[in-house]
Amino acid sequence: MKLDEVVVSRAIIERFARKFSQGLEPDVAIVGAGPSGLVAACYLARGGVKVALFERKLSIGGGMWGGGMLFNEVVFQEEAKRVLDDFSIFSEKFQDGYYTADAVEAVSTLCSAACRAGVKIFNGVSVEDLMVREGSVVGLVINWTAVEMAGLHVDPLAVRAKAVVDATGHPAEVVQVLQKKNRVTLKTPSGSFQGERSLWAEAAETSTVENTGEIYPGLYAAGMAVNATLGGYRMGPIFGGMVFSGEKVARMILDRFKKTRS
Ligand code: 48F
Repeated sequence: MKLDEVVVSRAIIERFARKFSQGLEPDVAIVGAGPSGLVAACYLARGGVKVALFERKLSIGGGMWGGGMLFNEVVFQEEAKRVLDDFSIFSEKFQDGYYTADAVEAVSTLCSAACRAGVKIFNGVSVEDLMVREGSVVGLVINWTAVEMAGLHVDPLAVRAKAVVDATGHPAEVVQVLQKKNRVTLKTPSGSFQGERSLWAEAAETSTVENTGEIYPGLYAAGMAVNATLGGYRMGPIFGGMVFSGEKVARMILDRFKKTRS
């Protein structure tokens, strides 16, 4: 077969345009493809809803690739093995209560599970703002990360969704932009963004999962974004809380959709 470079280009443009167009009105838009965002995306898509996942970087997986201090192994509590097994991520017992997984295998397996469940993943895309209507978050404002990095004066595009998940990790960027631009009251003790506290793994793991949920109508927080928003502790390279948070936010959104349908 004779190769035509323009056909190659056209194939990319047309296929991407189809995918992008499908991603413009998902049921759920997730910001950030770290462990919590990926797990949430997988369970939501498996639950039959349309999911678009936006990730600023080229690589998917957030803070999981580097394990702890670039030692690319990650640690999970025994209870999280159920979720790892659900995605066929290989894990190995270290001692009672502690399991390890190869960071590369864990991330790549989660990525593959998300794609195969039907999640539309858009990497190299940054979420810079939200759409808010009558006291509810109803969508995202997105642009290419390359545009952001170059500081180009280029207007963004918009995505409409029934629910938005902030899974941006430590900076909780979506929550912060909501507060900064709209001066809203969040479902936190002070009504505003609290900021993350220093390392305390056990307390942080518990509070991440407990506080995962809707922090403003239409906007949910999962993963480290939860602790940053509610003033919880950081937990370092232990990932059980991240996967449980992703699982919990997916369940909450699926339940809400079920209720509004019935
Ligand atoms: O940081 P990240 O892995 O978030 P997470 O799911 O997991 C936290 C752990 O990795 C670790 C930890 C616990 O074990 O403390 O840090 O809560 O992934 C967040 C992803 O969001 C992307 C960012 O590039 C990263 O991959 N991100 C952040 N802001 C934006 C964004 C944005 N505005 N638009 C798009 N993506």
